[in-house]
Amino acid sequence: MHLLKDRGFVHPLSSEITPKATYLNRRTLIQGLAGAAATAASSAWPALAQGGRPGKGAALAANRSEVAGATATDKPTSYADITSYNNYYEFGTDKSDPARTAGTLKPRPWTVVVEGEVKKPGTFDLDALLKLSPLEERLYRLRCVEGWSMVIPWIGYSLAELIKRVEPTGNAKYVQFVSLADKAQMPGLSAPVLEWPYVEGLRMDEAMHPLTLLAFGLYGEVLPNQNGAPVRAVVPWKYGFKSAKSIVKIRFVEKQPKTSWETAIASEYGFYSNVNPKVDHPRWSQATERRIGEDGLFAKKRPTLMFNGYEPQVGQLYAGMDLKKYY
Ligand SMILES: Nc1nc2c(c(=O)[nH]1)N[C@H]1C(S)=C(S)[C@@H](COP(=O)(O)O)O[C@H]1N2
Ligand SMILES: [Mo]
Repeated sequence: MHLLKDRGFVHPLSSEITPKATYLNRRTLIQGLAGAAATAASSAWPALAQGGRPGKGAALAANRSEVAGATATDKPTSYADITSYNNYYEFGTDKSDPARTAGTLKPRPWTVVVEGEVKKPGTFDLDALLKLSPLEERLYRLRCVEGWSMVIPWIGYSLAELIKRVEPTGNAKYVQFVSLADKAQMPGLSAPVLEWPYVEGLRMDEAMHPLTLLAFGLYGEVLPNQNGAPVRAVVPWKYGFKSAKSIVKIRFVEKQPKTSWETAIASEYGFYSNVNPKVDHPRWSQATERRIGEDGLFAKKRPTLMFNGYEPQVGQLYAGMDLKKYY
């Protein structure tokens, strides 16, 4: 694994990512019975129409979203892959760590503090958040900065619904997300991998965009711990690390907020981090991607799409911006 001394851990080079076969072997050791049922669930969309549920989580009912761009036509990645190949460094830096170690996360009771430049700050209980707006099922592509992608049937609603409720002031120019940082629940926090808590941020118009999702579930169930239970952001046109997991605080601020990855290594991870095949990561190309689940011996790499394929919906947000400078 590639490590930069004194700066902690950085995303591995694409060539260093554990090959699928290796992690599959590791995974079968830990996965047990869930596997067979889970694989079957990937064959159809939406998951809810199938009757059965792939995992062991509580059911979360939702209607298919009507937001433009919210229903990708790609084949959904299997539940087994989505829940066993994760980046959640609070639970370890190996892709297989979170599924194995995130059982210690307690997603209930849970509250999210909303503060800063809003007229109606407050503390939202998880159940209050779940009732704030009708839940929708959305099929989004997720493109990790490391060069792989998945297609995930999320359940949630536009973050804009919550934002409108708390009435941002004229000074609210950015939103910062703060993830849980509790050593008692998160074994990875004892490693100086990133500065904890994990923080991320969006410009206000990005946060208000209807595609920006506050997610509570996937595949018809509440979020598994390893995917960021009980509530996370999903920003489908940005690299996966912008989508903060297990959010405990949402802060509205005037200045561009700190993000954990920028703090760790600003030359590689910018604030915007829009998926862009023409702007390479300093250590590798971003022109293509490996779709998890397709990586057999003859599987072709897929071309990465501008804004992860969401350009018709979000391109206008960046009109006139130099995307090489604001990477
Ligand atoms: N708090 C927190 N959020 C996080 C991460 C993390 O390490 N900690 N990893 C990010 C990265 S790099 C990716 S690709 C996605 C992965 O989400 P998934 O495991 O649900 O696919 O979560 C993002 N959110
Ligand atoms: Mo990622």
